[in-house]
Amino acid sequence: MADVEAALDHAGLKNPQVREYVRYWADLTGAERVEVVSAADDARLIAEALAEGELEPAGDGLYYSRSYHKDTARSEERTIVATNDPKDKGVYNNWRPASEMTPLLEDRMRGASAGKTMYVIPYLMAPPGNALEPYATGVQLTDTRTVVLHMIRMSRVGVEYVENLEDPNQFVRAVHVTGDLENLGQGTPDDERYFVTVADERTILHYGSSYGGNALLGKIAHGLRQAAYDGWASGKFLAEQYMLIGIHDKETGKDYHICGGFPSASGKTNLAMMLAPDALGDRYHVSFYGDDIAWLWVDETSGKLYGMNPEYGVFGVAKDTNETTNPTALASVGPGTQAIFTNIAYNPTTNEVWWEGRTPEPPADVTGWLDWKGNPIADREAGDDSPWAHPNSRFTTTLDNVPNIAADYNAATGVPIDAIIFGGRTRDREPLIRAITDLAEGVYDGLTLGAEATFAAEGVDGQLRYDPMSNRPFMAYGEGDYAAHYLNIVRAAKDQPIFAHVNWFQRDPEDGHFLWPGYRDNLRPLLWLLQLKHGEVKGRQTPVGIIPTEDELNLEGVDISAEDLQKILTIDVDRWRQEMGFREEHLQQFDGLPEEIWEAHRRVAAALDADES
Ligand code: OXD
Ligand code: MN
Repeated sequence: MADVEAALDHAGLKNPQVREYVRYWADLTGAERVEVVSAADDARLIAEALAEGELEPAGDGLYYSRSYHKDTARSEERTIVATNDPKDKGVYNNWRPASEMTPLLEDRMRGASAGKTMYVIPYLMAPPGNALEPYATGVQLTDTRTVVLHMIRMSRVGVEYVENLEDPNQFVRAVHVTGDLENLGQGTPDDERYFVTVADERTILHYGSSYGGNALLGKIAHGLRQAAYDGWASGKFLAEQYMLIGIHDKETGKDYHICGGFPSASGKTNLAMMLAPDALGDRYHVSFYGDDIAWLWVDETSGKLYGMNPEYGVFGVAKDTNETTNPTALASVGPGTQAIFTNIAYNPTTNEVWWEGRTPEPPADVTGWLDWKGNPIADREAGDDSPWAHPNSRFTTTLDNVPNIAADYNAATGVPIDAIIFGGRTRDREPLIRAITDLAEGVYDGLTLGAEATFAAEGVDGQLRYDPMSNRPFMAYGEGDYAAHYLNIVRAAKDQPIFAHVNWFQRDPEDGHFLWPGYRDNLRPLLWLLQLKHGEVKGRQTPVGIIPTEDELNLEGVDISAEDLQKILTIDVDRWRQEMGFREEHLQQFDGLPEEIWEAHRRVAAALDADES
């Protein structure tokens, strides 16, 4: 059995509550050794992982890993929020009683780390000194070294984060036990995996995966589910699956910050890492704060809405990342960055990596190339065109590798939020941008956010897969309470942020081409939004928000036809009327939705009905 006391003493970890927690789980999981890690251990752990074959070299200071082939994505069906209060049950949180889930998970985890090292990872999900630090501290336990390496990239890791806590007990207990991946029945009726956040006990118990989305507990379970619950229970903040960017106007010297939620495959990471288009680069600089999570609160001194990215890195989807879609992401995984790639294609002879969309065609000479499962491409049968990389393959890199990282990303204060945007991939109906100045209508818009189903067969034509606030997989409590809490937090702010809905993905119904060039040009509608907020443009009021007039958008250097432009700045009233029926059904699922949200829905519906255009 592990000598827990010696390991904790060796690391200088004195917090008595943390020590007790580590002892309890070392004993229950039967781990053979215990090791407390800090970010400074990274180089040694990398060397160990390379020696054990858990990582392979992928170029100068770059690494490659492969997860078990049935363990490559988050599992929403196996993810549960448990509490002691049935009133916390929502539509999306898969609520179960804590009294049922804790013993069940303890049973699965009992003895499951026998023969393994249990790593103790004290972490902080916030810039140090941030007002929300008391909610950001955690200690992850894991029996997988590559999970430690990912946690070091994705969060601030070190013993110092759990010493000298005002309340030594105020840390999230985040337990990760991998289990026997080859015998867990993933995706079958006998699935043994469970990913549980016991939210009112601030305890996370994840069993049955070592894939990042299930195993990096600081990010996915603490940063979103646990924090959302804490934010509501304390009445202090929101934890949202939002990107966060800064826009600096070199002419006026002003800085703006925009955060926002996008359902998956709707371009959130590309937007977060966007650079200004060449034609506007002399005037504007776009900086990166985060691509996936923002915590929002009202700053006590200024009374303004503030935001920060609790993460320390990017766990990005590799597919389709290239010089056009996201050059900053490519630079952030360049030589010397210590980035880790997972489940992409790899050539162990040359140490090169590749994924679909990295270049238009895969490497012409397939010698030495292995697909994400480790099978040689050269051995494929003729006609086998399955992807070389898994569609959910990832890169993991720290924030300061991103070339346009904001100078103040690590500042304790966070940044004031000027605008909150939502945007789901939609081939018609949703214009390029529509601004919403009313708080309840903005929250209503977020609650009815969705993206078109990925496969035509998945839904009715034109019907979205709703993903409220892009938080569907991370909802921690009832949606009615969530909406009320969101309204309360934002309403308390002195300067109200402007809301907007954006859509970069409208297509021509005839030939399918995208009507808007997207990528760097997406800065243009955001600049218009900021101008609207500051009264510099007026836009055109429609039943579903204010949209830019054609001459208000700065289109210098954009290649777009007059016809396409007109289309993306027009409201298709018939389509919108149809959407309102879908929205009503969607919202009716939620118990206790504030009357303000229903009023917003009725206002928009009435305005559409009255529209003659
Ligand atoms: C996700 C992620 O799965 O950010 O949402 O990795
Ligand atoms: Mn995410």
